[in-house]
Amino acid sequence: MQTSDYQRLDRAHHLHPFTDFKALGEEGSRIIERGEGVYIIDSEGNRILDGMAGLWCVNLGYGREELVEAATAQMRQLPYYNNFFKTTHPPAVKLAETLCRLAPPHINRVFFTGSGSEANDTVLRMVRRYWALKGQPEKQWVIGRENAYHGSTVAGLSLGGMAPMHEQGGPLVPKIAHVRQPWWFGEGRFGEGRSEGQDPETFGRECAAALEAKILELGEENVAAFIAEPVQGAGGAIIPPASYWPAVKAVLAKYDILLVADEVICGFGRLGEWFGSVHYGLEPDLMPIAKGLSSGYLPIGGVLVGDRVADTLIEEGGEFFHGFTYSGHPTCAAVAQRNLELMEAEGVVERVRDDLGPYLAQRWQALAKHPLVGEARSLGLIGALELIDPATGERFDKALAVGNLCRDLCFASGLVMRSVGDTMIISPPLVISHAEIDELVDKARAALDATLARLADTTTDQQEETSA
Ligand code: PXG
Repeated sequence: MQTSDYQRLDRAHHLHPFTDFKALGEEGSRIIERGEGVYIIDSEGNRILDGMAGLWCVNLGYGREELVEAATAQMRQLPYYNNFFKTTHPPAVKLAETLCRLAPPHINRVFFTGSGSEANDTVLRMVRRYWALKGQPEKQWVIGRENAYHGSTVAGLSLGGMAPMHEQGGPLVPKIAHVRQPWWFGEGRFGEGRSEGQDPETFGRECAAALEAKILELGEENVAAFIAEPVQGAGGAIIPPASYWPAVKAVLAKYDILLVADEVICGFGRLGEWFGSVHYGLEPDLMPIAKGLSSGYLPIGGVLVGDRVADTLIEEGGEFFHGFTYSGHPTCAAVAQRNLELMEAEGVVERVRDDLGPYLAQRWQALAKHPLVGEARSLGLIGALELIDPATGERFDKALAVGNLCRDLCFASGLVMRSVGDTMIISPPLVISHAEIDELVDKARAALDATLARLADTTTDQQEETSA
């Protein structure tokens, strides 16, 4: 089949996630056929550096035979069995042990799911159940953050704070509130109506104060948990100011509210530690995980459960009426286990912390001098560029969709870099080399140049139209 055949059939039968079906049908999708290391190859033979590791998940890169072999061996042995009705199987047992060994010391239990969204559904049920068992059933409110992404199931969508999603999925799950995100560039520096012109650390403390205000508004006796990513991924690689997490931790401790650190993106080395929570010294009660757990080779997720919640669920809970057909799926678990073994054996996490993260940071910072870039930030192997209008130093008119233009030009020049509004983001495989980081940064710079040139053309065209 040719590219056009795939596109025709895709248009006829396939509804894509997070997609304007009609617009994509008119445009035609890009067909990705193969992957090798940090590259994907499309049906036209273009070799594209995957600066997003698939969808924040292919941490060991493409084409790892060891993972293929782990899947094949397990499928021959026992492709599927469940963990219901007092049964289990070796892959689930081993993976649970490995995860709890890698997790911080107070975390010793895991509940498996098939995805990050299911993990967050599990979280919601667990925190409410926990407080009910503790004799405080009124503690039901969960506070999340604006612009956060926690999944696409109804609970994931409700815990998340993406306004366009909320407009489509309602009514949402009751008793979930949202507070502002610690996005200094977007909301501290430029204000968007709030706290304009603050320095990052004051802004970080103000975001934590907003959480405290929300707790008091809802009544501390009614608030079960706060959910947040250590670094917000899909929201735009939002690395909070240093003041943010210590202040948030203090607020949660003051009112005895559980912390859920969504590690779906930050977990498994992205920030240079096994978990993003470790980087920030958080001690979360629950950590939803997915994506990098299997390097995306097979779908698997879970919730790492701290002793405080686990002990209560175990000692006082009786049966927990919750679970999925694919909770701890043996083939997925075997691949995840092998993935974690390879990461340990190859020192992937330490390499991100000590070598690749600092190297990317240094190369990435050079892009801050580009006229289109208002801020370049990175931590470990996650990074963002904030685009600004060089003429004014302010944000572009949203209607210009400059971020999307830059993303399309990136793709055309052989790099996957995502746009979230006018924030460009990268999250490459954790096995990327220095030379490949150089290539990524060079291609990003070329795309910024091309974006600038395209904007200049548009402005000239408009001026000519006006004068004609
Ligand atoms: N939590 C976080 C922090 C995520 O990033 C999920 C939960 C849900 O995981 P599943 O496995 O159910 O997709 C995610 C997923 C994007 C994008 O556009 C990000 C995700 C998913 C789809 C698109 O950046 N993250």
